[in-house]
Amino acid sequence: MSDASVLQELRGVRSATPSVWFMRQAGRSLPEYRALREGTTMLDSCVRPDLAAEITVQPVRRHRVDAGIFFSDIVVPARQAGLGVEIQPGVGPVFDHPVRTVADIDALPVLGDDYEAALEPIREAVRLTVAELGTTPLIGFAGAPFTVASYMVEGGPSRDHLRTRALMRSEPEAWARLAAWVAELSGRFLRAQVLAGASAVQLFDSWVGALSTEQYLTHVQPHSAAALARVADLPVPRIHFGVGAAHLLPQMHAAGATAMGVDHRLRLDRALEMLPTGTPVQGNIDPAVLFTSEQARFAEARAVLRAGAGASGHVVNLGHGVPPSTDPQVLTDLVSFLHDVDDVAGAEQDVRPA
Ligand code: 1CP
Repeated sequence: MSDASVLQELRGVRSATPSVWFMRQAGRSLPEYRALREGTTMLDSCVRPDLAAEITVQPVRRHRVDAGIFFSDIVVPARQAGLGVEIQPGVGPVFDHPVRTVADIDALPVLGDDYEAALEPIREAVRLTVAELGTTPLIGFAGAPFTVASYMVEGGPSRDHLRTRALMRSEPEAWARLAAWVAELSGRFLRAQVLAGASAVQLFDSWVGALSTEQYLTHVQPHSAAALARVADLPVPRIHFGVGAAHLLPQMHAAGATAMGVDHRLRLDRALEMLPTGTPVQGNIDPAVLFTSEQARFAEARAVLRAGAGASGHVVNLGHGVPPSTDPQVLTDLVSFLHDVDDVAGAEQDVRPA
């Protein structure tokens, strides 16, 4: 079993030095990403193993983060299952045929051998990435049933996920079939990444904060649990993350996560009070500080370290993804600042001079 510091922290074993990676560390903030992607659509680049591997490694090389996050997207599994979907630049995932009626849900493809075969470029990309990363662990990921189903039902990005939440209420059985389909889709995508060499997984439920606790428990948690159960027999930490989901933190953990990602709206020490004792946490520097002074950034980083100091394990991350307009040097400097902190609990003063 690897002794990489990120994996130790995710298992609740503290390292002397903070570990850090960033959600959306690969991608548009990096000029080398923009150069490599030129002439290839986002989703085509995800199924080109050489491209996906290189894009995954780029931010590790540049920023010296402690983990890679596999370059892909939460809608890649749907595309590999045969659905028409693309990532429109400046918009996000857009489905050719939104899935809105019982008939649409009944017509979803069966996830059989064809789907397993279509995951081969993903497995190959993971193998190439892991070989390239060496001792740095690779985190695999997938989208959780609510967030992926929301893109399918709405047809694209949505502010309030109204159609999805209405479907849940008006056609609960049809919704349950859709969510179960996505759980299998995403769960098998996670499993493929782990079997090909990923050392941890993160299940993103970015938009789940739109739901009440009651709606979550009835209509979503069982399906997120089914997705996570697909890797529960494998020896890898399972991180679960939602945005604006402070009210769902214990319920999301109970879906079968072993560590919780926390967004920047909830302080880590408060999150710890809501979670079972000993739960490792990940987060949660406000991405807004990437656009402030270095002094403000490092003060926020120290505050996050202090708030996480009481956890059994803490992996530093942003509270949500790296914004595309981020100056990459700001991220590199933040990583070296964190790696130079030599007393996490006393993070206020104990920073070595540059
Ligand atoms: O043209 C481009 O470069 C497209 C931008 C882009 C990138 C780089 C998209 C479109 N997806 C990705 C990669 C991606 N997506 C990664 C791997 C890279 C990394 O983290 O370093 C990951 C983990 C995701 C996951 C993802 N996709 C989520 C969950 C995480 C989150 O940020 O909340 C979500 C919600 C998506 C949907 C999506 N894909 C792309 C966009 C712009 C969006 C969001 C659209 C919206 O606002 O609804």
